[in-house]
Amino acid sequence: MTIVYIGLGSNMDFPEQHIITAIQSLGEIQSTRTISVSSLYKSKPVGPQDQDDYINVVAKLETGLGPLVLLDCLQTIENEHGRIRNERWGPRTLDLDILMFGDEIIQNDRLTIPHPEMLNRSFVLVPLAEIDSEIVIPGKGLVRDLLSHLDQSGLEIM
Ligand code: A4P
Ligand code: MG
Repeated sequence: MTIVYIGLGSNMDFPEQHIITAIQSLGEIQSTRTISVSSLYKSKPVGPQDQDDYINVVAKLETGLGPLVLLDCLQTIENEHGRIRNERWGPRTLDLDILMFGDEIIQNDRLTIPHPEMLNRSFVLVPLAEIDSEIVIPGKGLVRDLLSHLDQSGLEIM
């Protein structure tokens, strides 16, 4: 079994609702169970500004699946939420990113883990630290230390 952290984000069509049903769907993935889920956080969009605020959450899971099978399951859940892939960093009904997969560093055409943008994003590191402030991001360091360099203003706990 492997401990994995998933970042959830939504900024369209009642985002809280997408996040809450997505958390339920994560718990229904084969060979996988939910260990903990952060609070919901609201923030301004990173990237194009002509889109609504985001709701973000981090979930900690334990899985017997490999990373690519887990990614397939996450993309199925995204599709069930009517996700249409278009503009990079554009609005989305549901985005599910694998932030960390155990202590693995993965780089292939479908996956980059740890997620490359997570270090720059308080809406990822703050909920991650809420779940586990002692966690080490493989190759990067302690989440608590990484967070101390980040601007956390504008992030609102719900
Ligand atoms: N992929 C590679 N690595 C991973 C990984 N670790 N986890 C590949 C999941 N997928 C990964 O994803 C495109 C491809 O990335 C997938 O097919 C998978 O093989 P996508 O979600 O369709 O595409 P995207 O929207 O271009 O990229 P991404 O990385 O999901 O977007 P971001 O970087 O997450 O940005 N502002 C706020 N406040 N909160 C947000 O949540 N999110 C975004 C989206 C922009 N601004 C935001 C937020
Ligand atoms: Mg994504």
